[in-house]
Amino acid sequence: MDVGADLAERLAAVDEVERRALAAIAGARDMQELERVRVEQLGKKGAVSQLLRQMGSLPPDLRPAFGRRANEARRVVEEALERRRRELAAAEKQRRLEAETVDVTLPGRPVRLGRRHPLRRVELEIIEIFRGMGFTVAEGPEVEYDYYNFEALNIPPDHPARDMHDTFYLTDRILLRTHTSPVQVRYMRSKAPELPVRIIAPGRVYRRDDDATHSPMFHQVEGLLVDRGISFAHLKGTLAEFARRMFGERTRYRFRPSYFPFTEPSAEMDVSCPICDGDGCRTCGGTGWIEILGSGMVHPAVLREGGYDPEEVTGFAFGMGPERIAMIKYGIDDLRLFFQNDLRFLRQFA
Ligand code: 2U9
Repeated sequence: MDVGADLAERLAAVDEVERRALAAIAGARDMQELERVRVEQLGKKGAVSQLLRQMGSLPPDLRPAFGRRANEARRVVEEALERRRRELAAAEKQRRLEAETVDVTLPGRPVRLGRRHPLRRVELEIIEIFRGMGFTVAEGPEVEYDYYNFEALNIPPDHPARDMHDTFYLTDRILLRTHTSPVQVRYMRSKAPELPVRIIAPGRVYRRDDDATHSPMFHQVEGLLVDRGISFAHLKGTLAEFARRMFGERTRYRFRPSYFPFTEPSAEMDVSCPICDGDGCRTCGGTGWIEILGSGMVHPAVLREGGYDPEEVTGFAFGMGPERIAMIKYGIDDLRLFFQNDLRFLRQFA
C-alpha cells in the first residue's frame, strides 16, 4: 500500500470519528447525556483519544500529518462539547425560571412590632423633663463599693438606714447598689471643684424584698444640683415644674418634712391625685394626695465627701421611682405586673 493512499485513508477515519463525536454531542439532550458523550469520546478509552494513541504504531513518515489532524479533531470536539454544555446550562436555567412562579398577590406575613416597656417610657419621660431644665444624664455601676453606696452618703456602718435598705452583699465591702446616689458621689468626685453640678442618675437598684409592693430589682431616677447660692426655693421650683410636666398643668403639690441621712432638711413631695384630680379614689387611698418623691438640701458632710466646700456651695437632691410614677400615672395597683412580661399587660401601653 502506497504511503499517500494510506494517509488519506487514515485521515478519512479521523474525519469519521470527528463527525460521529460531533453528532453525539449535538444529540445530547441534557448534562448527564453530554457527560456520557464526553467520556465516550475524550475519556481515557474514548474514540478521539484512541486516535492519538495510534500514533506510536504508525509509520514515522505519516505521523506529522496524522498527528496534526488528530489533535485538531480533539480540539474541535472539545470546543463543541463546551458549546453544548453552555447551551444545555442556559436551557436548564430557562426551564427552571419558567417553572418557578411567584404569586405577587399572596398577602405578606404580618410583622409584629415590639414597643418600649412602660417603665422605660416613664424613665425617658422623666429624663426628658429634667434635660429640658439643663440636667444631663450620669450613669455608674450596679455592683458598688460600700463606700459609695453608704459611707460617702453619710450612712456609717451602724446607721439604722442600712437595715432599711436590705442590701444584697457580694463580699463584705461590695454590694448591689440600693439607690443610684453612688453615681452622683462618683460624679462629684470626678468633677470637683467644677460648678455647677446638674445631673440626673436613672437606673436599676436592688433591695432584698419581694411582695406586691416591692421587687428585689427596681428603678430610680435621682437628681443632684450643686452651685453657689442654691436654696430650697430652687428645689421647690424645679420639682413643681417636674410635677406639672409629668402629671398635667392642673396638678397641685405640697411638701412634708421627712428624714434622709444624705439631705438636711429633707422633704417628701405629694401631688394632687392625677386620677381623681384630688377628689379621692383608690389610687390615692381616698386622700386626694399622692407621694411622688423624696428630696432635700444636700447634707454638708456629703458635699465635703464629694470634694466640694459646704461653706462655698449648696445643693439640692431628689429621688423617685419610675415604678411608682407609672403606677400613679396609669392607675396600676400591682408592681409585679412590670416584671412578668405578660403581653396582655404590656400591649396596653401603645
Ligand atoms: C447625693 C446627695 C443626695 C437623693 C435623694 C431621696 C431624697 C429619696 C427615694 C424616693 C423613693 C428613692 O425611689 S425611691 O426609693 N429617694 O427620697 N433621694 S434625696 O439624695 C442624694 C443623692 C446623691 C450625692
